[in-house]
Amino acid sequence: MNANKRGALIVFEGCDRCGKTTQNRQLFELLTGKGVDTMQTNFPDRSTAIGNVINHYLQNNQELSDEVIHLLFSANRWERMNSIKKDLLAGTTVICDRYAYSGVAYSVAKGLDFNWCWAPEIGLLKPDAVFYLKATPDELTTRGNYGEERYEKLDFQRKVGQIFDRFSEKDSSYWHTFEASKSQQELHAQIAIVAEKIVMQSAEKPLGKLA
Ligand code: 2DT
Repeated sequence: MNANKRGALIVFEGCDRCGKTTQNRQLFELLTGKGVDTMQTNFPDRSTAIGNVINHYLQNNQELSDEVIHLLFSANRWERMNSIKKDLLAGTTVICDRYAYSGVAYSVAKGLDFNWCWAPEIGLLKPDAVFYLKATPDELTTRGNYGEERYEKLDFQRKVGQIFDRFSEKDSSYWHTFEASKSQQELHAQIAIVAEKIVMQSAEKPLGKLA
């Protein structure tokens, strides 16, 4: 821990099965190996009471209106904010699998209004970088166990991808797009270069909030 230097908040986003989880783990291992104090987290965080409801919903065991589940996903981030902030300020870099952008992308793909969806995310910690693993959903259906969870339908994933594209254009100052169809190693190498830069640059910057 270093009293003056904070950790970076790095988020991975992308459609289902784009390889986020693998890249998240590989980045964690790389940074840890280089002596950067790093932790991994993910949203939804299914370990909380709200996360438990979300988990039932995702496994098709519980029906909830699109609005209700949207707000629960957002609340699930809010309930983690204080502890993530504490870790960042203590100098720990946090690598996060999905964030507010997934929240908006999946709900807008269901037909909800973009601005309505973004509203509850305002004020959450702003990531220092979003690593967007961009894929053609058609490629992803060939990956293992595709279709088991609620959202793994081709048309739906295409819509989700379009919203991520919209964010990557709008928030291009901190969104970094990577081609998910590249090999794991190639992707990792590209991500590592950007991540190391972000960790260094973020150390001196104040934490931001989503606006
Ligand atoms: P995982 O397969 O990554 O566990 O995600 N989702 C996620 C939303 O609809 N809103 C959100 O705010 C978040 C974080 C994306 C489970 C699914 O939940 C979706 C896929």
